[in-house]
Amino acid sequence: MRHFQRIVGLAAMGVAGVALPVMAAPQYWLDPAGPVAAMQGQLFLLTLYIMLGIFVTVSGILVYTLVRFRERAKASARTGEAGTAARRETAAAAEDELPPQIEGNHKLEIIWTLIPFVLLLIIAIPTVRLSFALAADPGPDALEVRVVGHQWWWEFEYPQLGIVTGNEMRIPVGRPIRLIIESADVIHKFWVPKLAGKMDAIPGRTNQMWLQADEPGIYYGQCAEMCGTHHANMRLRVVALPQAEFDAWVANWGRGPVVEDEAQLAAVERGRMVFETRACYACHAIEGTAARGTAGPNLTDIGSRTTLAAGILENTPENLARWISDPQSVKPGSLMPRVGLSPDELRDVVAYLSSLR
Ligand code: HEC
Ligand SMILES: [Cu+2]
Repeated sequence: MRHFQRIVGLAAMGVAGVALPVMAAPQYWLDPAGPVAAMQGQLFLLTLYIMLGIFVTVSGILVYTLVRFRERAKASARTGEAGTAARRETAAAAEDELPPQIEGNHKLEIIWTLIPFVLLLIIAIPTVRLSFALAADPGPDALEVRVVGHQWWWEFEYPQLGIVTGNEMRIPVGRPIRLIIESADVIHKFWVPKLAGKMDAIPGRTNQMWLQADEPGIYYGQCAEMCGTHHANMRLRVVALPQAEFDAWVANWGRGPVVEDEAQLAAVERGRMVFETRACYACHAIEGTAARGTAGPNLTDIGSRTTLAAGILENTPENLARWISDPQSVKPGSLMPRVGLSPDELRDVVAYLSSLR
């Protein structure tokens, strides 16, 4: 009995040890932050509860049957030789005496066909209804964002606003967002657990989904389909902003550098020259400059992003310098090569990119 209690205690601790951190984690999907994730979570819980009901009932009957109808031979075992013979007899008798046979019992057959049928119906109706609700267009009021998966970063394009950004998708709170999901290379999967379930990003194909955030905040997501070396480092953030802040971001996008003084302005101008003349411009675009590359993330608002290279580094000037001077040491195998810059060029280009906010 003591063993049993200990095992139960350890099991409970194990379950709590896993469940509590999972529930507190930023990607705990049963703590929805918008209507799509909420509807999906409710359907999941409905199915889970029905399944738990079946599990408890069936295993309850099984355990009851095992205990209630087990072979009782203890009494005879104590009486030695004679007991053994008696036990053999009991066993033989038990084999002969079959329990009541129920094969072909119409009433029972109908009952245990009907019960699963009704349970499946209870699951099927909301499943079909939700599938249609999720596939439906979120309406003319929706903001459209084209999501393109790249090895190993995310591109977000707002066709209605003429904006392109990377790895951080800014959205206004309380407004449905229609997502057009595509891939530039291999199959990726867009997933922001607190806002909505997963959706594949498949090359040569367009998938659609929608989501909405009810509260301002940062919602964490990541690629959910193995896509190569840095699949695990292909993170993203959805930044849900109050309408006014979102409008400010839209208005500021592409306005160019924000500087405090003349000295900074000079550094930023030099940095822009570096960006437009060294290899950077071939792969990155910055609105209002000669840089129009598309192999890497659009850097027009890089100074306002919170992370670098799909969530691998905090966006600070030190980390920006570290990334630009040697991306391969930060994210080995990443598709950004090392571009040899002098210390001055590096400092200026960091000043320039940091000012783009
Ligand atoms: C051959 C193409 C290529 C060149 C040249 C290149 N980059 Fe990149 N860059 C990329 C790619 C691809 C990524 C995304 C890497 C990842 O996250 O896996 C990237 C990422 C970045 C990021 C992080 C962007 C983000 O959204 O987090 C910055 C900043 C950056 N590059 C700056 C530069 C600068 C400055 C130069 C010139 C010195 C440069 N890059 C040259 C392809 C390139
Ligand atoms: Cu991936």
